[in-house]
Amino acid sequence: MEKLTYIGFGIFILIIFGGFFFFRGGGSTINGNIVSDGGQVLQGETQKVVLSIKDYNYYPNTINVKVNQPIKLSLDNSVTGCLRNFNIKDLGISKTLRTPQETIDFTPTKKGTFRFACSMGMGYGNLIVE
Ligand SMILES: [Cu+2]
Repeated sequence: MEKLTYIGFGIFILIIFGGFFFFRGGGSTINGNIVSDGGQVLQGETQKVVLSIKDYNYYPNTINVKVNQPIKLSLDNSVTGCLRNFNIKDLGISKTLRTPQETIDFTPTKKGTFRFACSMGMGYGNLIVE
């Protein structure tokens, strides 16, 4: 009887883990995006960029993206104060992202290096469109 209980428990664990990985796999397929180490994604149609803060500046502060592919940019929980106001002057972008869920959605249509900065210019970096 005890052996059966163990086997039953083992099967139960397998189902839980199997379901977990199945769910995870399904999730990333729907998104089409996987956030890489540098906070940049070059997979799927939308380029998801999540910025955080490191050494009082945006991290990463060099963002590499592909031209003519939509970008979804967001700021995670570590970004506070005026750094939540995100500006790419040359692309006419200026938006305050109050929550990590809010995004700036745009598609770069020309190649080049575009400076981005917070409202006061304390946090800054480059968006490189290739
Ligand atoms: Cu600032």
